[in-house]
Amino acid sequence: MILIGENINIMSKTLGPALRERNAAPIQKMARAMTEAGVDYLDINIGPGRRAGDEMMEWAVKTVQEVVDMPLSLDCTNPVAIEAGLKVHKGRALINSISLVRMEEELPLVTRYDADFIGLLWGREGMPRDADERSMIAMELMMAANEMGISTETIWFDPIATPASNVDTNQVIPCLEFMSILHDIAPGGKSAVGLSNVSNGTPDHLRPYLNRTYLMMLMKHNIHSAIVDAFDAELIKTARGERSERVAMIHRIMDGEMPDLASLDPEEAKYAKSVRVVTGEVLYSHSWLDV
Ligand code: THG
Repeated sequence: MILIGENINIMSKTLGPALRERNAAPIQKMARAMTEAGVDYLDINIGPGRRAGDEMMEWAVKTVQEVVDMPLSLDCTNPVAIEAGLKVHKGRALINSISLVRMEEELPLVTRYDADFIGLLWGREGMPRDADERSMIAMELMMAANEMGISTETIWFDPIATPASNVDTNQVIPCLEFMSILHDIAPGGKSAVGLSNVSNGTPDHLRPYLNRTYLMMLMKHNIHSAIVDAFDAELIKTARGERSERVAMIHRIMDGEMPDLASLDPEEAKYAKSVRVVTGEVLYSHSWLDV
């Protein structure tokens, strides 16, 4: 599995100002630490990048690749900023992301710079509501790319995870369902899922349980890549195959076999309890691990 570290982002309290002030030291220190933590790509998330996003992205790509030999995921909604990053990027970059909304401008960048891209399953009317809508969007995106000579292998489909704490809009089950049929819809297509999205709005010390549980659930459908907190060592071990018994337990729960919680190790019980919270089948509350 390919892990994309999410920590270099404009929303960060320390790195946001460093990106804006072009202060290289904190960014380079973070890039080194993430690389040592064992991720495969570094996401460079500069937000909407409306004002001088191109200058910021160019600077960030150069600054990071000056100290680490890593491919980058260029995360910005402004195609001008993405192109500025692609121009100076060394190796094969990942464009994060292209959706139906701006694909006419963005797909040409894929061929021009020989990049991979995350195909964000965001529809013309906003967030898709089920797996069928995700499939329709995926097919439209794939056909547009294929027509331009871009192979399906280049596309990393992102079903867009939603926060578990936002029970009204929970889309985890449709995302999992989409993942289970991706290979029929888009043979050779890859996948990318932002794990931290599911734990948005939950207490910091509990976020890893939701993120790791969601990762294990996605592993049932052989996810190709995940966007992760590079410093969640337990999550990285899980992705690298070191927690196979726990993963097998999560997959059994997904198949309807709930273990007797009282018989489980307390740590394992936390993951078992998190499955139905991630999906929204058990309503989220900050105390879900205590009940
Ligand atoms: N899919 C794709 N791209 C994405 C996402 C996705 N990019 C953005 C996001 N989701 C993934 N990146 C982050 C980055 C930070 C956080 C979550 C997801 C995060 N940060 C902490 C917070 O906000 O509390 C801490 C911020 C800090 O100080 O660093 O949660 O789904 N294709």
